[in-house]
Amino acid sequence: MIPLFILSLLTFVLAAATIPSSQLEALPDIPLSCSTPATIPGFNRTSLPNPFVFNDGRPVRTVEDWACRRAQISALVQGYEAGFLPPKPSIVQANFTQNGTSATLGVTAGFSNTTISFSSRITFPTTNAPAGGFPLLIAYDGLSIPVPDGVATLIFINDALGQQNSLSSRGKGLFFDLYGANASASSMTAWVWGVSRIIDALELSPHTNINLKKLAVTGCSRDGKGALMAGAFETRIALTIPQESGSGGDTCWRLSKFEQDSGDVVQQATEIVQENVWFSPTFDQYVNEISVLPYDHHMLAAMVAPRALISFENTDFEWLSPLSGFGCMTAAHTVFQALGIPDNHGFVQAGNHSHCLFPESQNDQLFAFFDKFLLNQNANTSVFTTNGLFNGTVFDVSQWIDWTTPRLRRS
Ligand code: MCU
Repeated sequence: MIPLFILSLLTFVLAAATIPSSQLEALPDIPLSCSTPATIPGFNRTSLPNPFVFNDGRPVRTVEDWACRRAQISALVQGYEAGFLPPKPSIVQANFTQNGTSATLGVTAGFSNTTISFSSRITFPTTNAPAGGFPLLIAYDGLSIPVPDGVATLIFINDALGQQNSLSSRGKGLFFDLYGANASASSMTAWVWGVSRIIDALELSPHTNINLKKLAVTGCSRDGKGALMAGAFETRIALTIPQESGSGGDTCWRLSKFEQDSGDVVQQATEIVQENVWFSPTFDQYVNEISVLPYDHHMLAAMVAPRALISFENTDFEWLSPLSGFGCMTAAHTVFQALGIPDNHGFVQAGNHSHCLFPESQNDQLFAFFDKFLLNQNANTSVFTTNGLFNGTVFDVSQWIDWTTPRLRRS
């Protein structure tokens, strides 16, 4: 007869192995043996890099492997294009004051010799808070998507952390006052850091009535690029909603180059580094040879997994690189599939609306993501659509995606 404790251990192990991965909420810790170099000299690949092989070519087979692979991608994105994202500094203080449905969250962060301070306005729903508090949507520089009832909003003045007027904004903003004007971080990286400090400050403020397990982030256009970065790097964010982020957002550098080479006028890496400071100065040396990047933005987006991501794109604007958005998110989707959570990743690409003007016809698709990931409701988030208007250029999957999608299980 099998002793009871072995039987219960066996049951536990079997149960753990058969837990549906749709319940995968967080990745396991990164093993100490996981090596995360910032660059891979000699890498060269025209098609999209395979998310399911480690830097050294070994296959990614398990959820634990993916935790390490994700850490490798994070280091590469910082090493090539984002610059260094500093960890939480030694000082983070919060000052939360509320008056009715309106509140202000002050953040002071830094070191004993220098600190910086910034504040954000929070608006609460008029309804009673659910157990655990209200979900909160962090919106870069104002709201450009509809927000369902019951969700609080915080307007993040991202430009205060890192300016984004033109190349003259390099090294300007509160983040750079703290880390130096020569910090390798781009403005988008400065914003990620700011979002993380906002979340730290919320954690330090026990009476906010905000549910820190139900945080979302959004932004449009340049701020959509930023929102995707925040969702990729900040794992305390449950739902990431980039809107019309275009090149440098939910598009891939390689695909935007292909689109441009096919005759469309899209924004590609060579242009973007001349336009603004969204990327680290380090990126300048790679924009003319995109194939040396050992990652592309399908892997940046995949850093969000297993958390939820839905991105919206607009085919009316060639500049946004529509084929690239579709192809890149198709590639990112394979990671969500591999983790058994394809419905945690949505993509909606349409036209007939102005830039950053969210069409009402997409409300259901957006609200399904709010319902499921922020409001604890059942909703169908199997949403992956495009109108396919790529100006005559065709996205040929076999040309860009040469991997088969594994099924990653817990080891
Ligand atoms: C789509 O986001 C950007 C785009 O990358 C820039 O080239 C353009 O100048 O501005 C867009 C934007 O932020 O519009 C509000």
